[in-house]
Amino acid sequence: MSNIKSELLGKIKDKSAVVGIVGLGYVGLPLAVEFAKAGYRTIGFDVQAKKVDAVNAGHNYIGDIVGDTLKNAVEAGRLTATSDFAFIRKVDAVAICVPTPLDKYQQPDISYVKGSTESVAKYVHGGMVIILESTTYPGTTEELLKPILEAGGLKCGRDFYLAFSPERVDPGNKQYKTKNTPKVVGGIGRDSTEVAAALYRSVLAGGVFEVSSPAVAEMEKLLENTYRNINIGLANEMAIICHRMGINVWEVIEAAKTKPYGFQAFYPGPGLGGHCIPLDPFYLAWKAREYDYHTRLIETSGEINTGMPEYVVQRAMTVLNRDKKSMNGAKVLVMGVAYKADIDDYRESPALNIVDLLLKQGADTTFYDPYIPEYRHKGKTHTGARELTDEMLKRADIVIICTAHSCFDYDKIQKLSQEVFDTRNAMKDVKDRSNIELL
Ligand code: SAJ
Repeated sequence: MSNIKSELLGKIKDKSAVVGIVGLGYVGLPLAVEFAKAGYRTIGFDVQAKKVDAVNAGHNYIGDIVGDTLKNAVEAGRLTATSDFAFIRKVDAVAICVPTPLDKYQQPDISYVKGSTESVAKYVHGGMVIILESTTYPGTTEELLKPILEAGGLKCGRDFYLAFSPERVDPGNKQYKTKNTPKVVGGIGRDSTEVAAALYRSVLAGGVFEVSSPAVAEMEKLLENTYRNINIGLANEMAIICHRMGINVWEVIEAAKTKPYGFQAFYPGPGLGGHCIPLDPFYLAWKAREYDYHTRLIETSGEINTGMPEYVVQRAMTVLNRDKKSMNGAKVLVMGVAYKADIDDYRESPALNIVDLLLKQGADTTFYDPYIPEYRHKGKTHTGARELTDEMLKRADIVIICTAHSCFDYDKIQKLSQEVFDTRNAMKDVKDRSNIELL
C-alpha cells in the first residue's frame, strides 16, 4: 500500500484527519457538522463572510440542522469557518459543495466549482483526498478538477486522491438527512475510491456504494433527478390530456398506485421548481451534445414542465370566463409561492412565473405565503400579504393554490372563496367541491 494511502486511512481510522468543507450551504454545512460530530477537526470554507461569521458564532442558518449541534461543535472547537483558503495547507480531506446553476442560456455554470477548485489547488499538498459533491455533467472531475489540481506538479493517484460523490440532500426531508442517506463514491483509480469511501463510512450511517469512476457517480446523480423531471413531465401531460377528456387525473393516479410493482406515483402541478430537478437534466443534455446526441426526452419534458405556468393561467381564465369575468382587472389571490410544500425556498418556483403572467394579463394579483413574505424575481421585488384575512378570500374573484402548505385552512378557503383553482389537489379532503376547479 502506498504510504499516502496508508497514512490517510490511518488518519481516518483515528479521526486525526483535518476535514475541509468548501461551501457552507444546505449541503456543506450539515456535512461539516456531521464530520465535527464524528470527532474530526473540521474547517468550513466559504466566500461569504456572513456565513463564516454565523458559523463561528454558532448561529445555525440551515433548517435541516437540528438543535444545538452546530453550536456544540463550534464550542467544542471541532468546527471553525474561514474565507482564507490558506488553511487548506492544514487539511487532509476536502469536500467541495458549491452551487452548479444554469446560466441564462440554460448552459451549465460551473464557475463556482472551477473557482473553488482553483482556491484549493493554490494550497493543495501531498497526502490529500479531494471530493467534489456538486451535481454536474459527467467528466467534470476528470476533465476540469484533475488538471487544475495537478497544475502545481502534484500527480493524482500518486500525491493526492480525487473522487466524486453526489450530494443527496433533500431540504426539509424529515426522514432522510445527510447522516442516513446512502452515498455513492467514484474515484480516479481504485485508491481514490477506497480512501474517499473510507472517509464517508467513518461518518455516515446510510452506507457507501463504490463505483468504478467519477463519471459513473456524476452520471448516476443526473439519472436520479432526470428520472424525476421526466416522470413529473409525464404527470403534467396526463393532467392536460385528462382535463380535455373530462377525467380526474388525481383519481387516475390514485388508481394506478394500487399496482404494487412497476409504478411510482408522480403528481401534476403548476410546474417544476427547486435547484435540482429543473436544472440537473440540462447538465446532461448539454454534455450529450458534445457526443452528438440530442436528449429529446429531457427537452420535451422540460417544455411540458416549463409550459405549466402558462397552462395554469389559461385554466384560471376559463374559470373566470364561466363567471363572465375577464382576467384583466380580476382580483386574483395566489396561495403559496414556495417551490414545494412547507419550506421557505422559492428558487425556480413556478408560482413566480404564474404571478408574472397574471400581472401581464392585467389581473389585480396578490400572493400569500407564510414562509415567504416577499421575493425577488427577474429584477423585481414582490411583497406578499402579511396575513391571510377572510376579506382577502372573499374579495378574490379566484384563489389559485400553487403550493400545498399544510398550514393552510383549506375548508375555510373553500367556504370563503368565490372560486378556487387547486393546482396541487391540496383540497382533496374538502367535502364541498362546488367552487373548486382541479388541475
Ligand atoms: N413536483 C411535482 N410533482 C411530483 C414531485 C415534485 O410537480 O410528483 C415538483 C415539486 O413541487 C417541486 C419540483 O417538482 O416544484 C421538485 O420537487 P422534488 O420533490 O423533486 O424536490 P427537490 O427539488 O427538493 O429535489 C430534491 C432532490 N434531491 C437532490 O437532488 C439531492 C431530489 O433528488 C430528491 O429526489 C427530491 O429532493 C425528493 O425526493 O424530495
